[in-house]
Amino acid sequence: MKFKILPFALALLLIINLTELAYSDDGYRLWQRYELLKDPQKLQQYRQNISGVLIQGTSPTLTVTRQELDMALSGLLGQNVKNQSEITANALVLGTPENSPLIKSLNVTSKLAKLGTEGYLIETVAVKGQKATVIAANSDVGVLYGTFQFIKLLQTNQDITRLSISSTPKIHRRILNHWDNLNRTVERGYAGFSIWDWHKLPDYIDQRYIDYARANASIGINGTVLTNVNANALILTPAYLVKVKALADTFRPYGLKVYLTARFSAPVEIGGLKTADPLDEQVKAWWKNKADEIYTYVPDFGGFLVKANSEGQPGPQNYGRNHADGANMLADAVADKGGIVMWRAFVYDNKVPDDRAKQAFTEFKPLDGKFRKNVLVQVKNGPIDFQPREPFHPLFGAMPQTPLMMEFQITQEYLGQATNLVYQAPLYKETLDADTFVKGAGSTVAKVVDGSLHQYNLTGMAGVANIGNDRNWTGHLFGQANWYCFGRLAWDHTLTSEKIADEWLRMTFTNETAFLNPINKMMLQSRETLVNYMTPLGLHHIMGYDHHYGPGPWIKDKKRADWTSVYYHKASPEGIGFDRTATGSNALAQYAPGVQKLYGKAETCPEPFLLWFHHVKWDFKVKSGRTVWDEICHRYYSGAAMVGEMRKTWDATQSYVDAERFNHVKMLLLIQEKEARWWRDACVLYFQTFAQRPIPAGLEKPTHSLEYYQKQDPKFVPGI
Ligand code: BDP
Repeated sequence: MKFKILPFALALLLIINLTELAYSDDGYRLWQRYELLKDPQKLQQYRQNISGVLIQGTSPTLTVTRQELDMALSGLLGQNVKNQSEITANALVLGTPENSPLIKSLNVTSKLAKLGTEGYLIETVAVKGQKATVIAANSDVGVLYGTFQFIKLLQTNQDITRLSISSTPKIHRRILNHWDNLNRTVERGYAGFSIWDWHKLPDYIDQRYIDYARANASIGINGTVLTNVNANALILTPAYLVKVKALADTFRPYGLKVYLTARFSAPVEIGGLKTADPLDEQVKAWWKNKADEIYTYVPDFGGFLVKANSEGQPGPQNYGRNHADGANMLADAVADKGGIVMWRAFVYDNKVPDDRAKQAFTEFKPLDGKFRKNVLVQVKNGPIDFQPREPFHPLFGAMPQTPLMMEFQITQEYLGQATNLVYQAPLYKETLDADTFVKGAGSTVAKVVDGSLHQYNLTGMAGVANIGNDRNWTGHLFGQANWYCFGRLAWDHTLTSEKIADEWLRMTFTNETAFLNPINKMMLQSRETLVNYMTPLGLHHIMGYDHHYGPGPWIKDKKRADWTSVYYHKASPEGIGFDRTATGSNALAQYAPGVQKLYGKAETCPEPFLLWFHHVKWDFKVKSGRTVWDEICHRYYSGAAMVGEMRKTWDATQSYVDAERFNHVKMLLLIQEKEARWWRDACVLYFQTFAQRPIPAGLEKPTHSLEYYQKQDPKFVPGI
């Protein structure tokens, strides 16, 4: 027998080993991996302090809360934690005062009163003489949010023996915008096709939908616009509404509301009317009926997102009406059911204006105060279009009587798409922390958006999703960090980029500081690095035409001047940059005097925005003492060099990351380095044709000629 057992045991060991080796992580589990914790002391502490789970209440939300806890605790602690109905020492007690007599009996009511419907508290307390950890909220979804926070404490190695945490979101509507088409292509989506499988809906509920809702709930995202802003009216027909209902039913327990994009011409396209004029009685009635119909499918339908009179989309101006007329008509249709309208301010005239950056302000500012109470005007972070760096949009602060919703782009349309590692929290924070000066210093964009500056009744933040059907959801594994940080900042914009990256890294990879420190630093620098190799010193909109991939500073002579690059950089033998001061387009005048003062003079303008606001001579001296030409060169070169450093940093982490994810990032960083050099060489050679000056000594020569770069014509770039 002995002889037989030995080879058997050896074979078994070998199999186990091989499985371990072959075991790989494709990134599907996002930051919710729930693997056995490695730190033995913490593990012991957690096991001791979580003896059982006591949830009183049976709503769908509390049911998924229990499921999530079961999954998380069994994974992280490596043992099943029993669900119990009686209090015992070290129990985890969850609920609301309404559904849990135990929570009601605790002295937390006054604390809860301050937390609103979605906030939560987590406290170590005595319950009937027993030490317990309580997760309490005013609503079931608040309990779910608190539970995810508690799970995060474990995932990130925090002490849980004496907890006293409370949190409440600073912004009401925290919404993902999917630019997903009904044929499953995704506009500016770089992670495969749409996750919504319209063909198989409503009968087939992909596990992804549930995991998507879990991920969103874990970061507090409470809404999702399922469809592209370049809308298709078919989504509003019964054949699709039944599918929308299936998704809404799946998301509801997770506190995730569904919204749809409304094509303004839908009354004509699917309603058989002759007009979509928002002041026409028949049109109003059509939308009211349509809204009522949607609510029969989705009783908690969130409302509409609308792109109108922009880039060829129909809108009220087609009928001589304005944006408020259009928005109010739709707002009236959903008002009685509690719906809202998010009306986008991303508009620019068909007649190319002197400066596209001014258009939205010009159209919307006069309409301040003219919108219904349930309308939010959704404004992109900057006045052009999600560039690697833009100043904040001048509408922020300029519409005190109209709630303005922030629109960030999570998908990396202009940030190297899905091949570049760019952590966007610093970009979002830069906009949120920018000072509008409208009510004196300290009137930050964040205070406009969270409603505290102008006492908005409704507040919101939207993020254009980077999610697709790739196994890892976002194409680039580090794209997950952008989904994550968007949700975290929408909940609490005071969090630092570093803290958010730390959370995400710990949950996604490991709690080892030897991994965390260098990779966190790399993430924090990644956006500035990209700005340097793409658009340093305030340059913008110089990417490849249409697909927006790769450099294209030479783009000119297109259908519209403001779709070209030369319109934006204005390089000439004399100098470079867009004069947006009084001697130029005067877009600067759209900002408050404090901002005008800050950016008004080239000599004192903060360098990140120098060429955004000013046209300067090639020999203009910047802070480093270099001429602007030399500085541009240095920035392009240092940006590209930094990607080389990123590669080294990543390579040094091999022992902390499983092979599949390690190689995934490694290969993408190699692509990123090639692309950074491509940007560098193409832009430096192109601008040199105007500057007529040598590339500064010590910087290597570009690999190819300018003609070579101009001939690059990438085909089938994803996302268009
Ligand atoms: C631009 C995109 C375009 C979008 C548009 C928008 O290039 O595909 O439709 O914004 O936001 O960034 O509506």
